[in-house]
Amino acid sequence: MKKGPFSFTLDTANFIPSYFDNHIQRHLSQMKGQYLDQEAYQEKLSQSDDLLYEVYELKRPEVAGEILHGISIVHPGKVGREYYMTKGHFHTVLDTAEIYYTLKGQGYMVMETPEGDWAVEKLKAGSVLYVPPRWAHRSINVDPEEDLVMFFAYPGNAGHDYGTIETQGFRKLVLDADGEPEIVDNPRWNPPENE
Ligand code: PAN
Ligand code: ZN
Repeated sequence: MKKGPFSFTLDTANFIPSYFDNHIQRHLSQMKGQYLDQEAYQEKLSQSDDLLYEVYELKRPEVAGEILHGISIVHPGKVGREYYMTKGHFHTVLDTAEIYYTLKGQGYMVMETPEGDWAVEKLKAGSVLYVPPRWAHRSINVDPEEDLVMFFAYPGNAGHDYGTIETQGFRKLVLDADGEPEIVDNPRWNPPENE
């Protein structure tokens, strides 16, 4: 982790930062139970444990005044009719927001709140997305060939709650319907018991 002011550059070809503290790689095997078509998931996994997405993190102390930031890259591909996507999460400190600036590619951010609101926003090169406090978020790459590359920034104390989405899923899915992305209700959405 850097001390004091610092800067880095993003090369314009692949946007990998010239400096980073952490490089996270998530493979198909780490998305167990997250895809709608479980049979297609098992079938694909039996062939190869594909790399679905990567995150280059600039680490910061985990306190409210800091801003964690980095680059996320979702590779192109599908499991059944569902596009490659991130796990998705709520922030542990629910009242923390996030900003995503799309640098390359095409996709969607699927979002929802514990209160039942949902939203799906388009991501394309040049678009800036504000994810307000309380909104869980998952990014999805709908381009058949290109990476979805985004710069993100959020408060240092936010933390990640993956468990809620792992057990209940998102209310909405984005599926490939004959070459066009379609937003559908998640038939496997598993609401919390008190709803
Ligand atoms: C991003 C995400 C990144 C990977 O930095 O962490 O896109 O997605 P998952 O964390 O859901 O695997 C972010 O939203 N941080 O809070
Ligand atoms: Zn986040």
